[in-house]
Amino acid sequence: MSRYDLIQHVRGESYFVDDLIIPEGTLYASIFYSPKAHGKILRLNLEEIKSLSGVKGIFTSDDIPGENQIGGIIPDEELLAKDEVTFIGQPIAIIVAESQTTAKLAREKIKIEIEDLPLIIDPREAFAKGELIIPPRMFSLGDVESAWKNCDIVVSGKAETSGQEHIYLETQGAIAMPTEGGGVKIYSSTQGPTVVQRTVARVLGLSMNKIEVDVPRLGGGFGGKEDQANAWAAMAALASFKLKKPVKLVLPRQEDIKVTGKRHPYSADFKIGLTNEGNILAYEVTFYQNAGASADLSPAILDRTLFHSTNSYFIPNVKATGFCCRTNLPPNTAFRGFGGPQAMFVMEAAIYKAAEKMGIDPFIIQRKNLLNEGDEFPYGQKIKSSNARRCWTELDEKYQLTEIKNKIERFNNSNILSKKGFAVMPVCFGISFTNTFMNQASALVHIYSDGSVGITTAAIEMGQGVNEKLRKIAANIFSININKVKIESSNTTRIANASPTAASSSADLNGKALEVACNSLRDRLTGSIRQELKIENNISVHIKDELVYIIDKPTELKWEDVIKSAFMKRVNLSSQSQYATPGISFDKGTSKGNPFAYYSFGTAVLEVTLDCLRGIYKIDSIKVLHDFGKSLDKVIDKGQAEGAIVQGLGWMTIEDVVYNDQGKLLTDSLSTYKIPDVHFAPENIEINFLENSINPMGIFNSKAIGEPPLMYGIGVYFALINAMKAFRPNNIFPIAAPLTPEKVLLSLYSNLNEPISSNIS
Ligand code: MTE
Ligand code: LUZ
Ligand code: MOS
Repeated sequence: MSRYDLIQHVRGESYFVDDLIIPEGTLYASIFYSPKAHGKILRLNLEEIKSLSGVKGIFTSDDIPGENQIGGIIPDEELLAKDEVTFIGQPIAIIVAESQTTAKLAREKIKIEIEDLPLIIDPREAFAKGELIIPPRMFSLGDVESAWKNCDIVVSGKAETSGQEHIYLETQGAIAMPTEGGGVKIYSSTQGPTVVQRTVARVLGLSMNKIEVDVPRLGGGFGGKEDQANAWAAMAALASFKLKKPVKLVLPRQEDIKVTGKRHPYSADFKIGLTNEGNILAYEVTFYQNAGASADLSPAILDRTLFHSTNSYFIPNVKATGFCCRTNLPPNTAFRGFGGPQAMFVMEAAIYKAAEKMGIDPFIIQRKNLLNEGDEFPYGQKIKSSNARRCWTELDEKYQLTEIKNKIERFNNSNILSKKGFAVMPVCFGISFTNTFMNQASALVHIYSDGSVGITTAAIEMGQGVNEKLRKIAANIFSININKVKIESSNTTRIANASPTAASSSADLNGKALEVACNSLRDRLTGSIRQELKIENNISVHIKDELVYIIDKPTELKWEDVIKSAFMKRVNLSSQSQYATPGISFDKGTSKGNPFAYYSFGTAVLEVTLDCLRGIYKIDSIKVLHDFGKSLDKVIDKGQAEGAIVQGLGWMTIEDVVYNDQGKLLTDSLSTYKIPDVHFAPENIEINFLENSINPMGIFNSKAIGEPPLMYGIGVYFALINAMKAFRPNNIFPIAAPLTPEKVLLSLYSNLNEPISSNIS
């Protein structure tokens, strides 16, 4: 693999927040959390621990100099609960001590008295009680009401997906230290340094220029640090600001799992109408999003759900409605796919149910309704170039879907207690932040006088390889060895007003900004060469492989010579640039516009084998044809696809977030919350690159890759049901992910007066 930081990762030499060399006298913070999901704080006794030796400070909402508010989209989230608690794990007090152990021991001695208030866990109950965080959102196209009567088949049902814990390897954390003039500098494990800066400024009542945020890299974010890094940074900053000492706050794993938000569980109702030929004429869907106790990013996530409600299909009549429901769970947040996967699951469930009723394979309906060029989405965007059909067709040609189906039928006809199943999963994912203003980025490039290059952007390296992509872009434009290029930490004093690294857009946005900066430096350098060698403007001068060429003839002049002489001539060797995606807009009033720069496409076929006696299963293979555009780095992109797929498979199958009726998380460790490992991952993952795909909206014709492949994982649900059907042909199986082996077993043996497998008789 080509990633430059791999060796230092393997050797344990990379610096994550917890590895940074800390100043002498650094204090440690531990957070006291609400033990109740909903209640009034009657009494909080902190006196007893104040006098404990080693305890340096205790801070509650009363100590906040600015606003006790961290809600970014909607101001509905206190940093530290004041009078009322709304979820288990809500921060109430910060305990700062000389050591981690002392801070934790002190925390255990805190006594709190809470008067219980009624609590809500279920989003439909929240909806029924009017607990909506924002007014309902609705997208529509055509007229569903009048379309139903033209349909030969109409099917309706319910589909549900559970949450998902991020399990980034590095837990949430921050180190804050005082700076002169009353400011604070924070090292944060965040996807969004600017959001942390803004949040800390708000909480401390300071201007943003007094807050510096630096991010070396993340040990994974997966969306979990797009917004939720803010709280920890703000708590460390508050303690540091008050005590005028460095303060470190890094969450232990189990605490992180317990108190942070996850992927949103959704419950949905759908109704789908088709012709006898399998053309989808109408689709109506209503989403109940379990937002948790405060908005966090939920409204934006709900938007992306609605944007992706029809996945990869054209449907002429659509009505999609979304409710953002407030419950007493930790606020749910961004997670790879950002509401898109939840929507696509429901669409696929609707197709599955329609196919079941029609007695045909779902893939007949899927293929028939794939997006074509010029098709319109329910939000008004018409698709300019669709590779949906190309991906499907090339996958089909390579792997022969009908052949797979026949092979599986043959297997199922000759096996009784073992059944195989398959499913096809097309994906279409819109690329851009759906909030148009967020689609901007900037870059700062220095060429040092020795010819080495230093780059800062707000792209956060969190394992997805963006730093390597940025290095390649710069090395390519300057035509220098990639080892001359270094990516600096992201820092708010070098890059201001940045969007978080999210929406799979960081290589696109930061790469484009970097391209602008590098191009202008390159132009300055060729200008300097012309001046030095007195070359006319009509004669071409360029640098190739660190050598100056004049009209395609190599000279003696090397990159280093060019830089040295430009420096002596006082040419500016630094460049700052900004990029804003052109041509996108979205009107939230009418819910119409062109929010996406382009779309990511692909199709996967998944095969599973089910042990019908025990309910356990194996994912045999996933074969994918994906549109990467012109990949910036095939190894990185393939790794992104594989990682996302396994994460999607886990969400659909074994990752089960369970809260009890008191809002307490029962699956709060890796022994009760199972994530996919190498044994669980499909034995055979084949990733194929769609040939000849160009994308002028992406940097060097590449396409975003971070999130889209996660949604191929959805196919495993329907492959499993397909296998279950082979064992219990007359059973109706639940559409509620995850489909854990436990659930498989229970539903294989429910309804036992119906026949088991047709060939047992
Ligand atoms: N890959 C790794 N290894 N670690 C991560 O945290 N986050 C994913 C994806 N791939 C993530 C990852 C998410 S949620 C997003 S939005 C994209 O990376 C963000 O990076 P990009 O914009 O550079 O694709
Ligand atoms: N974050 C965001 C995202 O603020 N807006 C988005 O559209 C988005 N999409 C995916 C992931 N994060
Ligand atoms: Mo990714 S969910 O956009 O951080």
